[in-house]
Amino acid sequence: MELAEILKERCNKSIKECSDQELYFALLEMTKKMAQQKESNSGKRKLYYISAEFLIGKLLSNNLINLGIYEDVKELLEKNGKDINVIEGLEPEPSLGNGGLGRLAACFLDSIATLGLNGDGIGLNYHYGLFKQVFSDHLQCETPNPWMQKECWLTKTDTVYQIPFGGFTLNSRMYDIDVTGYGNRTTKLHLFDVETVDEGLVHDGIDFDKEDIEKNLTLFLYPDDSDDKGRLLRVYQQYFMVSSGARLILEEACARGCSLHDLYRYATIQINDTHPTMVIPELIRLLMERGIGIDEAIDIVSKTCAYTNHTILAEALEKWPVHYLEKAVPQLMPIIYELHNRVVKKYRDESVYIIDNEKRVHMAHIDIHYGYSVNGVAYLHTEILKDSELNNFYRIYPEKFNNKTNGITFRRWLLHCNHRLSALIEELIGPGFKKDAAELEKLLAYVDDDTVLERILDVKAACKAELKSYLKETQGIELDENSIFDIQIKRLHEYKRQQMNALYVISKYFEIKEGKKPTTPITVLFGAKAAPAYVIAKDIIHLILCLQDLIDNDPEVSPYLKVVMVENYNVTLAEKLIPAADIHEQISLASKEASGTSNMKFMLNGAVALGTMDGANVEIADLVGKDNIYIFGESSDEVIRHYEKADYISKDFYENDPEIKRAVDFIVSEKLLKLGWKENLERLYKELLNKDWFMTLLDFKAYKEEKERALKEYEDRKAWAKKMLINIAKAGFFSSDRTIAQYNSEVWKLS
Ligand code: 26W
Repeated sequence: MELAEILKERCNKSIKECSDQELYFALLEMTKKMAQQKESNSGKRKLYYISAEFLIGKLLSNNLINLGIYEDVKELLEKNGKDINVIEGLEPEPSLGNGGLGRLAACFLDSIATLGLNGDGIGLNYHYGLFKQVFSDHLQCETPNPWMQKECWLTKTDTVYQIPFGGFTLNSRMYDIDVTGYGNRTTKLHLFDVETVDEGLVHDGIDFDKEDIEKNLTLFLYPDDSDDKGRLLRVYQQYFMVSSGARLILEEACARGCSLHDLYRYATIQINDTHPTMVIPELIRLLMERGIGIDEAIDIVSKTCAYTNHTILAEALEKWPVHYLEKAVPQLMPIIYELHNRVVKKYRDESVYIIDNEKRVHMAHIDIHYGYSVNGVAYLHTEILKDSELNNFYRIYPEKFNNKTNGITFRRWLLHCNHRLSALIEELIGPGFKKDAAELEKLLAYVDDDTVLERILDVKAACKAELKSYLKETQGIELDENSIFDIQIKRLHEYKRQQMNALYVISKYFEIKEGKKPTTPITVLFGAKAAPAYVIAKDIIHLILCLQDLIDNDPEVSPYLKVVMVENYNVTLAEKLIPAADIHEQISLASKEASGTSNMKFMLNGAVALGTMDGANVEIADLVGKDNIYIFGESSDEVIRHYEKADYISKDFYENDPEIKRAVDFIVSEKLLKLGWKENLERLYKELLNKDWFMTLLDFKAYKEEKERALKEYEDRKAWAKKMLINIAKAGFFSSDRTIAQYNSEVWKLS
């Protein structure tokens, strides 16, 4: 259907006469209809990717690109005096995820659709995505982040299930989002919602009655889990998601002629971290309800489910108290006890038990014992799982463990977010890289071509200028486009060490004050949300915002150094920031970042990494070689040893190094205390001095030295452009098409 026709029907106006809002809704209708007309992927065995998060981001441009009509639509709008970017600006972003894990799930759906695999996503239809971040008084405040409009990407279906909980039952309705692949195929994201949800429950920011499950179950992504009520609500959410999903899976399998005894030949379920783990006991329960004996039910489900681990941080590995499950989902407990007892009978090592002696259910242990595959998300991460974190399991089930290094969809993270670079690449090596990312290597032929190197620098300069005007317009931030853009964007967490970057800023501030000015000015950009109950993470944001204020108002320093923390970092902002980066910070404490995926996005957009040998950085370093990446810091082995021996004492580093001491002390200096809150700054200062669990001070000197080296080498523009080109050329490995093809050939075996 033509846009003009849709407009005529909707409001009887021409493109020229329509408002941008009217055009947005018409484009939405057109795109949805086109997607629905495309052929859906099919086959006997079907993959279900179950995830509590799908951080899909805005969909209009992405879908137009994948449908192959982006350029035509853009031109048509232009001819009528309209700008597609402005129109897409009106689309609310569905922030249905926290960060990497959720964005990965969205990239995977794009690749599943593109590769023509028979697979759908299953998740929850949160009415409010991750909170909207607002800065006030140099502090993060959280406000609701609605995204659903009367007309949006969701399509209401007739599928409704009754989900039983302890003492009551809720109706679950399925909504679908069509996921367009690049080319001709589509797949679906099924999002389940309670019919009785009530948005009126929200008051004072993001507070709401956490006990009114009937009305609140799908209100928020990850409600605050700092108290029992919040944690219990998560259990309700998780069960609602997996019980709805399990019913859908059984229904679809039966419709394809499956006899339930061989469910695993018709379905495979990828459990994205432990949030959907209850799908295992729930499927066993549903099979038993349908007349299958427990032994066989366990066997069938164990051949159907596979588990991906995304973290080694102990606090993120879910352990639900038995009494939560007994209250929320009592029907699952007999099954969970049975699964536990079978493990107890077989193994003497208590560390692999499902229920520990504090009566907590270890969700990951269910997945590992009763799933057929366990994977980590980068080479190093999988090695650490096998060698230490999950070693006791690896010794029992070596054949279950495998690695699937993460990937990103190049459609969104190059074609959509960086039209200039994408066009230049196409001009140089043809369009083949869009389908086969490995073709990017053809760019290496231009590594000594001065004209090409110049043009790569021009593209970067244009992206920097674009970011400058975007941030000016949307957040009132002034950037110097001639400065070096050094960017760190990710969830705020101590292990990611945004605080180390902040300490660098402080020490640079001192240097400039002392007259040591950088040759090219530096802009250090941050984007990060802190979990509402994570006190120290919020203090780190506070410190960064205070530094931003201090430096902005210091004419001696501001021409050379600028700190910017963008407000409400999300997918939309990432799409603007990543193409504009010169240097990207991947500075987690080695061993702690499972993979990272922004590192891949930056690389693809011609930025050079400053990072530790952690997560996928290890594979990036391997691919680009040591001249094209800046690596520093202690290795994962060394760090793991520090934890084992408990021999890291941050105070020693503070006391023995005057530069470190000066930077840390500045957090509670008069200058900062004038701008910020004493309580927050002192708490952070004490944390760094007395605890520093993620060893910021251990790596600080090496970090500073390597960063200085990167800044210096930036000055040789031609040599830098070469590094950019090599990073782009070597990024092909990180296409999620490659990752998904590997999941399929080694785990799912769909065709
Ligand atoms: C217990 C609740 C909970 C929920 C979500 C804890 C932690 C999370 C994170 C948001 C999980 C996450 O995003 N992990 C990230 O997953 C990415 C995709 O595999 C990896 O690239 C990142 O390294 C990892 O931190």
